[in-house]
Amino acid sequence: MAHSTNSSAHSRTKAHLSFTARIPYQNNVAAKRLLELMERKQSNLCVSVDVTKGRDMLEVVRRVGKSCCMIKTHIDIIEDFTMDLADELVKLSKELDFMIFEDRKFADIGNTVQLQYSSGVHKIASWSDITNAHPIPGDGIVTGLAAVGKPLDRGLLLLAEMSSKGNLATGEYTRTTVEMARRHRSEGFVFGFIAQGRVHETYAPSDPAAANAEDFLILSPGVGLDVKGDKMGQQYRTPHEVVFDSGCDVIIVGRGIYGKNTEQEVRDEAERYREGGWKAYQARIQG
Ligand code: S5P
Repeated sequence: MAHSTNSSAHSRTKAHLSFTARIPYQNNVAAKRLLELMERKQSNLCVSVDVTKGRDMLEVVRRVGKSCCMIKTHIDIIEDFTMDLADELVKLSKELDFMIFEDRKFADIGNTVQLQYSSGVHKIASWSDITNAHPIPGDGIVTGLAAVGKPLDRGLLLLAEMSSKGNLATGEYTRTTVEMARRHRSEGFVFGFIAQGRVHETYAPSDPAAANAEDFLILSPGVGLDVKGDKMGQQYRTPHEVVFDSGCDVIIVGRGIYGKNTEQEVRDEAERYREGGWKAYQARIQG
C-alpha cells in the first residue's frame, strides 16, 4: 500500500481541517450531514452490525447508537427481514442520531444496480443514507445508482481499496477508481471512498488548484484494538493507525464491538473505539 504512515505527509491537505471546516467542500447532502453529525457527537465511529436476526441487530443498535455516527448493515444476511425492520432502524437513527450505511457493494451494470438499489425485498434506497459500489463495471454503475439515490439525497462511496489479504484493489485499480469518483464529484452523489488511506491524495490531480478545491471522505474498515486479523484474511489496524497515521476519517468496527458477550461490554467497547477514533482525529487536526 502506497500510503504514508506519517501524518506530516498530509500537511496542507484537508486531513488537517476539522470536519466542520470541510463541509463547504462537499457537493453531497449526506456527506455534509455526516460531517456535522460527527462534530456534534464527537464520534467518527461507524459500527458494522453483521448479525443475522432482526431483533439482534436492533439490540446492538440500541446499545451502540449513542456512541457512533453511523450504523453499517449487510441487510441481505438478515434471515427475518421485513420493511418493519428498516422502519425501526430509521426510527432509531433519528432518536439516537446516527446515519445508516448499507454496505451493499454493488458491482453490476447501471440498469441492474438501479433495480437492486430501488426495488426487490430490501428497497435499500428508501432507508439507507449511504451505500457503496465496486468501480469494476465502469461509470455506468455510478450513473445507475445516482438516478435512484440522488433525488433522495443519498450518498455513494466507491471501494478504492480493501482491508483483506491478497485483494486486487491496489495500484492502477485504485488510481482509476479515484479518477472515476473525480469525474462524478460535481454531480453531488459520490462523496468518498472505502479505503485504507487518503487515496485521492496518493493519486492527486496534477493541477494544484483542482486538488485544493476537492475533498473526499475516507471510511476505513479493518479496525481492531485487540487482534490483528481473522482466519479468513481480514487485517486490522488500530484507530490511531487508521485515522492519525493514514488520514482516514471514519473507522468501521464490527466484531470488535458487536462480538462482545454482555450488554455492558458492547456499550463499553463502542465507547472505547469512539474515544480512540476521536482522539486520533483531534491529534491529526492539531498536528
Ligand atoms: O475492505 C473492506 C471493505 C468493507 S466494507 N473490508 C471490510 O471488512 N469491509 C466490511 O467491514 C466487512 O464486510 C464487514 O462488514 C466490516 C468489517 O467487520 P469486522 O468484524 O472485521 O470489523
